[in-house]
Amino acid sequence: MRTLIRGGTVLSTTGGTPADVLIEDERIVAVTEPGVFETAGTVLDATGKYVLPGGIDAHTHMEMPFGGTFSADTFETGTTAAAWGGTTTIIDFAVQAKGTSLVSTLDKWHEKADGNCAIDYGFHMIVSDVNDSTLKEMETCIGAGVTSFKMFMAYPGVFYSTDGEILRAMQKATETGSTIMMHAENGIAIDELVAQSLAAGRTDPVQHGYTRPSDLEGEATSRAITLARVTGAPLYIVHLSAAEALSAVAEARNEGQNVFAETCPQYLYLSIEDLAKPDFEGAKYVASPPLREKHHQADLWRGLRTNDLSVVSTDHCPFCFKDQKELGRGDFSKIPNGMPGVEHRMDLLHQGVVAGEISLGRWVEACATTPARMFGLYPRKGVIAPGSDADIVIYDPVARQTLSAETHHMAVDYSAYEGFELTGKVETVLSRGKVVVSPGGFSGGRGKFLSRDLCQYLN
Ligand code: DUC
Ligand code: ZN
Ligand code: ZN
Ligand code: ZN
Repeated sequence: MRTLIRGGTVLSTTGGTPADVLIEDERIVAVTEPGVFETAGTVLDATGKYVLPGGIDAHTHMEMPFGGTFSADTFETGTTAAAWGGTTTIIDFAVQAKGTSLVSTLDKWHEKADGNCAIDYGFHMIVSDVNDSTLKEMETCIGAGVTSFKMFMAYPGVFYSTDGEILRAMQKATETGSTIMMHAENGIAIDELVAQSLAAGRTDPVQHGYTRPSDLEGEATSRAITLARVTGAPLYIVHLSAAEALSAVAEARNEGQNVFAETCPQYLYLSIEDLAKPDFEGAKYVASPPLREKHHQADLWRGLRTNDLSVVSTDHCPFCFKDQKELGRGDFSKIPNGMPGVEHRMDLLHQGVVAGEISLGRWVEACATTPARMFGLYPRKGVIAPGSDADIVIYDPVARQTLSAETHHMAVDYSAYEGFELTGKVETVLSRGKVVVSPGGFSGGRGKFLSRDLCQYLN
């Protein structure tokens, strides 16, 4: 089956060019000057639109167990919402519970996801129990296409690893060429601040922010970078939210260390003022690291321009306001940590283009091309070029939309961006050559598991 996308502006990391894209079955076969091919089985008119590589959200949590509940999107609902927003690949996190093996964890996550995803997907592995057999199993994971391992300096007693455990996992990462992803917050100090806050009767959602100061993200980020330098491991800092952490990353990169970082739309657009909303409303914005004071936002945009922040992911981890966030009424530490966002990453970052914060090329790079290379999917994903999968978004750069829980497709009862007015909107989305979203609606996907290579950026 042949599909021709005609008349649009094809985007890459260097900006846009008028071009037509010819697709045969699941792959792109040609990118030509406009008008070279007249017809095909299906012709999609992209006049006045951008034609860009499908987004890659390298950080999502579908059906994730947390504090006795599960994030509200299943792989089916979450990947469908992602597709609506122009994301054609997610990389989700399999979560090792202490006392269980990585291999059984991976099996469990395949059971949840396989056959249920609207778009293609891969996994990272969360390592929460470092021991001889887990370290050995990291090799098995890599062989199974899971080439990145997340660890936590936060959440003592749950996911937390000591510096010694991190060091050992990093040594294994160095040996295998795999990547350590780090949740960098000083959890030991934070837990003390949380206990003090609760003991003093300060229980509202905003205390989540006050007890996790940005300095403790900066400190943990520096410590993770030091451990990575000592061991030689590639390091990727997840959900970076604070100027202090960004400085540490910039310094390490300046010295040539294999250190990379992502930020998320919530840190670019929302702030601790949202966490401070009255009537428990702030619970909607509880995620870790917490939303910061507004002044961090300008630093994060600058980091996106300088490539000290090279990826934008969502950390999509939705919990319903009514029946899940409620678990923490009267004790902010029991509010499930996470926010919805997988559907609106491309749109929210496009606002950065509209506002002159980043270029069109940077938009594509941070949302698609770099995550593909960072996580071993390039050039199959992340680029519009002959031979690549036909994961393509036709995007209307001038259409207007207002974000709302009433119209979004995520299985969660609120939007963190309720009422945000945006310029730009997804029109059509192809996943491996199949139209999954069009002006006619969602037409079903057939997402496949992606076995990933190692990071493609290492010095
Ligand atoms: N970290 C994440 O990356 N996601 C959800 C919760 C957390 O702490
Ligand atoms: Zn985290
Ligand atoms: Zn996360
Ligand atoms: Zn619910």
